[in-house]
Amino acid sequence: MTFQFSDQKLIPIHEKVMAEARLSFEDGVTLFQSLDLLGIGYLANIVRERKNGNIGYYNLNQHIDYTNVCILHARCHFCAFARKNIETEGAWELSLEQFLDKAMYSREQGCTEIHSVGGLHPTLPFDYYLALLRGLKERMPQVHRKLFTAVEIHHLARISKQSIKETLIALKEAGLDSMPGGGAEIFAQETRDKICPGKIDADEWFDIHWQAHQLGIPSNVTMLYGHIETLEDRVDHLIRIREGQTRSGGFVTFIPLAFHPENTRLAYVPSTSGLTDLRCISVSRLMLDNIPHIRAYWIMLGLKTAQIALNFGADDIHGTVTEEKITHMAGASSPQSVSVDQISRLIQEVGRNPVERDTLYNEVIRDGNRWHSVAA
Ligand code: V47
Repeated sequence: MTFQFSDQKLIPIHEKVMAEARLSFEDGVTLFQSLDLLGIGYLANIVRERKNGNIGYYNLNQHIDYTNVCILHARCHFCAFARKNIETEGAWELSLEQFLDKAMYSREQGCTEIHSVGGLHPTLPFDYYLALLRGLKERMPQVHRKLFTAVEIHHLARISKQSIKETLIALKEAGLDSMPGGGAEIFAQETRDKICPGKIDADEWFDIHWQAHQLGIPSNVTMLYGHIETLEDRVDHLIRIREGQTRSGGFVTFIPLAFHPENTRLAYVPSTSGLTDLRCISVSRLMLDNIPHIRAYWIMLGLKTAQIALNFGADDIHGTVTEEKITHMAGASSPQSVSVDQISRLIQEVGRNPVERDTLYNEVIRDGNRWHSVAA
C-alpha cells in the first residue's frame, strides 16, 4: 500500500528522498510550511531507518553546569540561566571540589558521559577549566568528557591569550574528548543580532568546530527554534550545518532545541507546539543528509513528544541527565532525570530497539558495574 500525502507538494520531495537526492532550500521551506505532519514524518522515518535502522539510542549521562555567571547575561534574550555576578540571586560557581564531588555521582551510577557547560565567567582563570578536565580524567578516566560550547572556547581563548587552536590543544591535553553543540542558536545574522547581539557569529562558531574536528575532537550541533526566527532562518541554519559537515565531517548529532520562554526577555513568545516540535525533528532529518544522528532532547520536548519523535526522524532520545538547569530555569515541566527503565520503556513502546550508546554512538555493554563500548 502506498502512503497517501494530504499535501501534494510533498510528492516531489518523496521522489528525492527515495532517490537519496539532496533537498534544496525551497524543499526545506515547503516542509516547514506543510500541514501534512504525517506525510513529513513518513518521509523523515524513511531516512531515519535507512541511517539507523530500528535503533532508539539513549545514554547514561550527567549534566553539570559549573557556573551561570556570564558576561553576556544581559545580551542573550532567550536565556533564563545567566546571572550578572555571584552576588546576584540564583547565581552559582562551583569550586573544583564541588564540581568533582557532583561528578562522583556519575561514577556511582555507571554514567558514561559528563556534559558540562557554563556562562562566560568574568574572572575564573583558564587553569580552572583545565583542572575540571584533569580532575575528571584522574578520578573517572573511562567517563567521556563533553565540555564547553564554541562560545565558551572563544571566551577561553580570549582569557588565556591564545589562539583557538592553542586553546583546543591545551583542553584536549587536559582531557577534553568532545564538545557539545550549544551556542549555535540561530545562525541567520539579522535574527541572531536580535536574540543574542555580541555573541560569536556563524562563521566564528563553525570555525571553532572546524578546528576542533581537525584536532580529532568531535562535536554536536544545535538549533534554538520557536522564538522570533522565520522558517527561512531555520532552513538556512540547517543548510549551513550541512555545508559545515562537508567541510569538517566531525558533527555527530544534531539537536533541535525548543525555546522555553519563561523568565526570559522573550517571555511574550508562546511555547512551541507539538506540531512545531515534531516538524523540526522531521525536517532536520530530511535536510541534514550528512549528519548521522538526530536527537529528540526530552528535557526540552518533554518525554511524551520525545517518544513520538522516534517515529518522526529522531533515532536518539538523549540520556538520564541527573540534573538540568538551562531549560528548567526557563520553565520546563519535564523531570530533572529519568531512569534507564523509563527510557527503555518509552523506546520499546514505539516499536524501537533500545540501545545504550556512549557519546560517539558505540554500543555500551554492561557486566555488573563494569562496562565497555563496541561499534553498534
Ligand atoms: O546554546 C538557552 C539553549 C543551549 C534556552 O551537544 C535554551 O549534547 C531553550 O546546547 N529555552 C545549551 N533553549 C544547551 C545545549 C545542549 C543541550 C543538551 C545536549 C547538548 C549536546 C547540547 O541551550 C544554548 C541555547 O541554545 N537555551 N536558553 C531556553 N530558554
